[in-house]
Amino acid sequence: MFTRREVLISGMGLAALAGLSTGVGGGVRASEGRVRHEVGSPEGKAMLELYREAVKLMRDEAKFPRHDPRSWKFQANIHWVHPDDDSEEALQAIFSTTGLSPDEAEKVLRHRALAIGATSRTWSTCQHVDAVEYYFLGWHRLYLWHFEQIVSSLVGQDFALPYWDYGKNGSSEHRALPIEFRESIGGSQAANPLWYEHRNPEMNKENGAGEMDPADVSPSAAFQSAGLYLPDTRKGFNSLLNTSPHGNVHVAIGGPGEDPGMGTVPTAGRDPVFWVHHCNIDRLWEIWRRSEKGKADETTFRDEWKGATFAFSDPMGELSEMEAARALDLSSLSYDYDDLAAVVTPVGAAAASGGKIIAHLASSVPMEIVGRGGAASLEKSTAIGGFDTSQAKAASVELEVRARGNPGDRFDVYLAFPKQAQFKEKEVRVGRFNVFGATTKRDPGGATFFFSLDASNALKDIIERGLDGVTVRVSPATKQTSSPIYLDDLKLVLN
Ligand SMILES: [Cu+2]
Repeated sequence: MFTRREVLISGMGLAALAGLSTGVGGGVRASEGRVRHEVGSPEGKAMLELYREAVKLMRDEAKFPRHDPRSWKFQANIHWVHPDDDSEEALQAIFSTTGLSPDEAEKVLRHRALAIGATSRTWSTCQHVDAVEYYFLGWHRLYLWHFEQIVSSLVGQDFALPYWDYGKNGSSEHRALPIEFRESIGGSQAANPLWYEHRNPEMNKENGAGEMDPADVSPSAAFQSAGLYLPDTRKGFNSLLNTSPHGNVHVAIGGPGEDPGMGTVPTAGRDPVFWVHHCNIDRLWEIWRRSEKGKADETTFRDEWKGATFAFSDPMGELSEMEAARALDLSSLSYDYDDLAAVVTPVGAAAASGGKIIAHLASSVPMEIVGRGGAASLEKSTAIGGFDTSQAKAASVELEVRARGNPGDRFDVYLAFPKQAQFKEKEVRVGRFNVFGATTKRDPGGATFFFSLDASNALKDIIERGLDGVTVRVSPATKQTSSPIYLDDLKLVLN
């Protein structure tokens, strides 16, 4: 689709554009049939080069001052306001009108209204707030779309966001950050607009970079779901995809310290990799929507869902309001994906609701997991007495987890077995969860998360071993955790 020559020409166009003192004009370019490609494909790589130039431009505060809705940090603040900008003092600096002409001052105040106005607010609207995150997928789709329009306008030609398919072929190379986001330019990573300082240092190396775990990137639990939203919300596609791969990938890329970049909601939008990650989440949703289950369940929530309206910025930096309903009609948004092949999930895995609770590990005293200077873990043993496991077809571990801050890691749940000479495996990993979003839910007692992890494989082991008791172990996945999580409830459920 793109020849090398076309890419070079677009680069020249940008150089000319960079000479302009204000904005870009021209409004939205025709966007019929824009196709989003995978980052490693020739088309995706060509788009990454356009993206790189756009990020550089949006970060240039001489061309796009902080009050401009097209500036990099304003766009990130739409997702959630960064802690650096979350004070009256910061707002006064960003939207200062001192020394401006009346026209300029009027524009700055319009931009302020677009950021935090009572009826046109765009900042901190990413919908990672309530327990269900009802508009998680819909809001991010519209956010991405507006961002894509802005980039398209900035680069002066049609631009389609590329997506990072970290699950591609199940191969490890795709689980490393795409090289464009960590390569040096002229000998310096910092000179690369797609590089970002606040990442997990292992993932951010130019050579020999770390890879995410298959458990971080797996959408299989989500695709086994019976519906987008279910009465038990933790089992709906929306929530399951939010956990994996969405939140796991965020936390895996996030860095240490006060500003973990991708690791928390208020800091995530400043990392350029945010957009290609969310583009993949959007693609996975579209695969679901076109599946038989997806088509069937959309009729059940559609009317109630589509009434909401969200505010964004258009390519001119003006208010653009859009109804959620638009997110359910890709043709109205004029884009598509190059690959929407069905996601294949393991056969016979748990998708059922209900079931018999055979082990309930809730304690009246919350079980706290925090690791400092090493991986701390929590173990709880439980008996399976009184239940004929041989009758069970599926199993799940269901958790209620609370967090007040950012623990800086994902957590793995294992079922561990008593030592038996004939079995090599001492434990089976049931799944992985994260509390990405803990810092935005802002409940005084801590944000609550619900998880349901498929334990059918572990169940097979229990049956084969003829066990009448197991130990559940919860442990930080890789890094040191810096803030505790509390396990308020943990159940082993058989279906
Ligand atoms: Cu996200």
